[in-house]
Amino acid sequence: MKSCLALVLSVFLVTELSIIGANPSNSIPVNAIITSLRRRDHQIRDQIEQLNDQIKNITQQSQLLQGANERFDFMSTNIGILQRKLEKANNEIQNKEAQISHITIQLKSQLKNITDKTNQLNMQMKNITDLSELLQNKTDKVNSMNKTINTLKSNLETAKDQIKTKDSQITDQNELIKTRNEEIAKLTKQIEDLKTEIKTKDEHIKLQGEQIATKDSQIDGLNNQTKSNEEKMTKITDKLVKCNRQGFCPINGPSGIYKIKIRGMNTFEAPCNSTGWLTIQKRFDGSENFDRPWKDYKDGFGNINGEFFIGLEKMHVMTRERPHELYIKLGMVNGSTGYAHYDDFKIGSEDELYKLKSLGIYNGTVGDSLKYHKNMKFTTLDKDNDDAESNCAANKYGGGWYKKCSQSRLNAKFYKEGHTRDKSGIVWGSWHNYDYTHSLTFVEMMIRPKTVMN
Ligand SMILES: [Ca+2]
Repeated sequence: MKSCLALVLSVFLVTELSIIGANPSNSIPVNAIITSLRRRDHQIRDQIEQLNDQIKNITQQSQLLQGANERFDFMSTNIGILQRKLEKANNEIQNKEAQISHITIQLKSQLKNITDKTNQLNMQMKNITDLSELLQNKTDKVNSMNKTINTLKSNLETAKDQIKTKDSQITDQNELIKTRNEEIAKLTKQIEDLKTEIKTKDEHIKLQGEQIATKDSQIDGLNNQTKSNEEKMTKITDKLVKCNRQGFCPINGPSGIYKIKIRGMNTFEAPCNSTGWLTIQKRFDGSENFDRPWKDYKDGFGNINGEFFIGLEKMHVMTRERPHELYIKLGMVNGSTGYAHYDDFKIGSEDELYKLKSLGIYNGTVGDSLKYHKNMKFTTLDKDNDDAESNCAANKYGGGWYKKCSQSRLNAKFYKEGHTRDKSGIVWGSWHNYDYTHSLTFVEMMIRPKTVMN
């Protein structure tokens, strides 16, 4: 800086000398030069100060600029760091988004699983409830069984005591048995002796058996002769019966009890009226019980002068021998009466369970409540031959040709008052609009051989 200033000063000095027209080799006015130099010095000094100020300003500005540059560099560095951070953050956000999406899918699947599990859980809960109930029941049973076991235990104790007693009794009995065994040994010997004797007897018996067989064949021969004789006798009896008209009631005789003789049957008594009708069943005062078993209906029961049933076997034989009519007379508690007439009444044998084989043509005033029963077998309280699941003769209905079950029940329970709420009375449905609370107070069933009037 100083060398530069010296140079400037030297140049300035030469220039200044030329201006004033001085020639160094000439005499120079020194005062003028000094004054000029001083003036110049002042000017230069001022310029230098100005330059220094400018330099100072420039230096300050340069420093400021440098500071700004440094701040700019710093900022740029920071921005770069921040951009990298931003980039990194963006990448992380993308990763997180992908993770979120994946997690969402997993979550959905988990939700479905949870729903399924919840349903399963509900089912399991229901099963648990059911099982709990079952368990309760089982527990109750176990308790009950425990009680039973306790009872049985105490019974067992008692039984043990009894066994003890029995044991001592058995010991006594064993002693007795020993004694008996000795006796038995003696008896066995006797038996052996007897067996020998029996063997001898057996031989005798065998001999006698052969003799008996011979006799048996002789007896068979005699039986055959007897049978043949009986058949001859029956034929003769038949002829006699026909002759004597004993197989049925007299046509014009007075009414009363008659002895009736039918082929193959013992003579029996029956009420006959004056027009040849034979009464086979009668109800009018409830004095006889009609709720009876098969054997009674087969053989007949009751009082021939009062209420009775003549018997299925007699009815079968009579109607088998000759065609018969049937007349049923009925009466109500209010005094009204009516009848049903059938022109061909026939009953099967006991083997056929006394089936109602035929009725013929109906005629009458009470309606036909018997045709429903046609071809039905007879049923009694102890023999169920009807078509119903139960036994129609039960419930006090008495015996009858029941189907499923009846439109008429002439052997049912008798009710004097003429009606019964439990429908167990004597009925003839078609006569009282099938109102089975009615109970008839009069019944008479009668038969008569057709040929009598023909
Ligand atoms: Ca039945």
